[in-house]
Amino acid sequence: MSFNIYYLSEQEQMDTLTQQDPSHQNTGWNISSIIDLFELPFMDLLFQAQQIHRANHTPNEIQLSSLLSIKTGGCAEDCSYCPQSARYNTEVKAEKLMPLEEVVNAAKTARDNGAQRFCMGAAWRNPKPHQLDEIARMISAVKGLGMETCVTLGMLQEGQAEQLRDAGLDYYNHNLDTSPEFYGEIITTRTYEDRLETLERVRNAGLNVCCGGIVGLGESRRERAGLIAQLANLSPYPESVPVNNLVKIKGTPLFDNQDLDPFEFIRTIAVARITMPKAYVRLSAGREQMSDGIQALCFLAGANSIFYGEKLLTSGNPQAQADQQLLERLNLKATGAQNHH
Ligand code: SAM
Ligand code: DTB
Ligand code: SF4
Repeated sequence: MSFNIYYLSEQEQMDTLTQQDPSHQNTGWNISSIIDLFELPFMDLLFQAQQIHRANHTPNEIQLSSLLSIKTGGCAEDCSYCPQSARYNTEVKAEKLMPLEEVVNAAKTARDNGAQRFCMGAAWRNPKPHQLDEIARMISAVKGLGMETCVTLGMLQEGQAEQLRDAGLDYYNHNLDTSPEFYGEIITTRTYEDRLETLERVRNAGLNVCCGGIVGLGESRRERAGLIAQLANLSPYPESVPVNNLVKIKGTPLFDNQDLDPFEFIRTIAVARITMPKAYVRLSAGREQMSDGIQALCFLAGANSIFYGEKLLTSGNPQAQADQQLLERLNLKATGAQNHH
């Protein structure tokens, strides 16, 4: 049995940009070759994605990350999908930063349920210095439990990524969300360039980059391809790529959006896998609204990570037990698990 590696076309090779990192090379994908992938017959696309997956990852393994909202609601930004923006009248109420002890207890529970990584999210435009000091204490405490750590706090200023790294941070999550062309339809209070600047700070501090986006915002296929092109052409591309399916929350401007065809969501996962072979591609928000069959196809398309635990930040996620059963039914194992459920 042999698996074929997908080689770049001559055109793509000519277009290849810098190749800085031997494991996460910038592969110089252009938008039209990414659209070509989207347009492949579904089975051909999934076959190719699964081949690339197997050439780069242990098959049948899924990485488990648990999320906790440590500072909920009241956010100054206007991201039109988000229930935490102060501008929209949603059921989410603004809260203060969670006390350290509560955070540590939640992390312990997540660890005991089998999560490998603990991701803490704050509804901030950017963290202030005194807030970052408190976050640094949380990171050190969670790291001390033997878990990998991730935070998502909005934009970072000079030196802040280094402070987080020194506290024991493994990953910083900051999404590009959509293509540069469509971005202005979704968020007006911070620019695409602002996001790239934060990502650069995170990368330069030596942290792992967790960066992905959302589909189902009303973007076109070309714009989905534009998001993937942006991500794949970060040099090096992110270690972790969350692909979120819009969770439609009452009170947000996108509440009445039409649902994306689930097969188009799966295609997006497959294209992320092919263009960023070594990244962990995370089947992220929107899993609660997906059938087991669709999730299994996402795994076949190369998703090898999920958010695990009954809550995302403010909205629901499948019960941990239901996910354990799903993994078991598909003979999937949790990455890094000591003893499997
Ligand atoms: N406030 C920080 C920021 O935006 O940089 C961090 C937290 S923010 C909630 C993290 C990501 O969650 C967003 O970039 C977006 O991709 C995702 N997200 C938020 N609301 C969502 C929704 N309703 N459906 C799907 N994904 C969502
Ligand atoms: C990411 O890409 N998705 C997560 C995490 N990073 C922080 C957040 C999903 C949020 C879904 C809506 C909510 O629960 O508020
Ligand atoms: Fe604020 Fe983040 Fe929500 Fe945007 S996505 S409104 S920045 S919490």
